[in-house]
Amino acid sequence: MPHDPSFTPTQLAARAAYLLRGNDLGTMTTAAPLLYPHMWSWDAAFVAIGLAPLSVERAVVELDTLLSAQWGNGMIPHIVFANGVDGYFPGPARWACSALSADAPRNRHTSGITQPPVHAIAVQRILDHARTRGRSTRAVAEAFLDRRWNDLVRWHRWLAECRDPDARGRVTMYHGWESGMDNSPRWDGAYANVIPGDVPEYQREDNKINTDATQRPSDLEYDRYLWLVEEMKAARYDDELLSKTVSFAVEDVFVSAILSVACQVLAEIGEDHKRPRSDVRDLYAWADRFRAGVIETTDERTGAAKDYDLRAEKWIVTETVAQFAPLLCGGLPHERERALLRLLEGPRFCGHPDLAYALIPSTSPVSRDFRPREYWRGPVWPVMTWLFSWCFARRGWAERSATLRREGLRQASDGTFAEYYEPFTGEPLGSMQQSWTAAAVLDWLG
Ligand code: 9WN
Repeated sequence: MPHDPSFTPTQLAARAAYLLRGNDLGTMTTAAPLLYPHMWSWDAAFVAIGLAPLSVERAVVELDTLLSAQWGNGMIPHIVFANGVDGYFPGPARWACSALSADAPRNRHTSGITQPPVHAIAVQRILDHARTRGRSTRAVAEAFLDRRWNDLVRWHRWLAECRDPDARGRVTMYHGWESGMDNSPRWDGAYANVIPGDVPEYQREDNKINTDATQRPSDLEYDRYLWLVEEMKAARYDDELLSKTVSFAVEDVFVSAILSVACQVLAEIGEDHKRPRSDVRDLYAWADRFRAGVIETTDERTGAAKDYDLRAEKWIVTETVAQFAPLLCGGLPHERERALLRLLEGPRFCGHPDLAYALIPSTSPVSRDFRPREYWRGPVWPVMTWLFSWCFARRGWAERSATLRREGLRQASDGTFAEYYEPFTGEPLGSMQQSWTAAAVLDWLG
């Protein structure tokens, strides 16, 4: 049974705001207080979305901190490490970015990989909120856009040019961590071909904090994660070398859909705010390219999208949330889109009769890969609910968006702000006090 809803919306919003204040280190918000004591890239964007209704100024600071760690080539790194904070492995010493790459920032420690590009959505939410505020707040948002426009375009350009050099319309990822869905069954085949060589000794930190082994990736998975880091270090994080040498390389259809949406959103912002026409043109072109790349992967009958394993030269067919990528960016022919919506709302996903809430499980409960408590293999991620709900509203599906919001809020009303939830029982799992869960709630209630 789901946990009894214990908090009213007002109480829940107050607790969410309190949580973000508690996780605030000053100019960055940790992804979670214990398990993730640093800034993560896509978490930071969602955090900014949650901060915007509380303080546009503070939301801007969050994105400024993230962008101040952008690499010379345009990459936004997946982690920006908090100064003087340990407690997460791999930390700065293991990544050794500034020693190996001239592109790594000198003033900040970061990881050497990236994460999904949801940041333009955060910029848009900040501008939306600023519009309802006084002149000085609007000026803060405008100044942010002036200051960071080029960085945001550089970020999208890097993804388009360095992670899709042959213009196939899909973003290549060299690590499951880059997808944000670390050990989703989507990556099982690709990881099976990663044979860890001499991985320098290491101690995991995550399993000291979350001691339930079923909720986190296994040791063998970690060996592979760490081996890929060694391969990247050997390539000095050089984009071209990575494409030839890293033993994990997949075209991620979900990230590609996000990139398409983000380029579209940023192009629209650019038009509204009179940014250079050539930037706006490039952004629209990338939005189209990645939308087409996503659509090209879809099943003719169901509309479901798939990833591609570049090393094995094989399509990856799994029943996960990523199948619904085309619903984020649009572009499917009408009938195929209706079929995909039926799949989403039917018994293989949100309409499964045993679900506690009608929300999208990370892996379909009827898939043989489904594990209700395991990381990215079954549980529901509130932040994914938020992303779909926001994209659906943007696509004009007000009712579908409202349903996800309503169910998402029911799930969150236990007040734990869990990283993810068991789909049948509604049990909160993973890290508690996860910043992006609080952020989703704040946006919904804002
Ligand atoms: C590795 C911070 C991050 C999220 C990811 C999520 C998890 C890290 C980990 O936590 O990844 O990057 O140690 O498991 O999978 O999406 O950004 O919340």
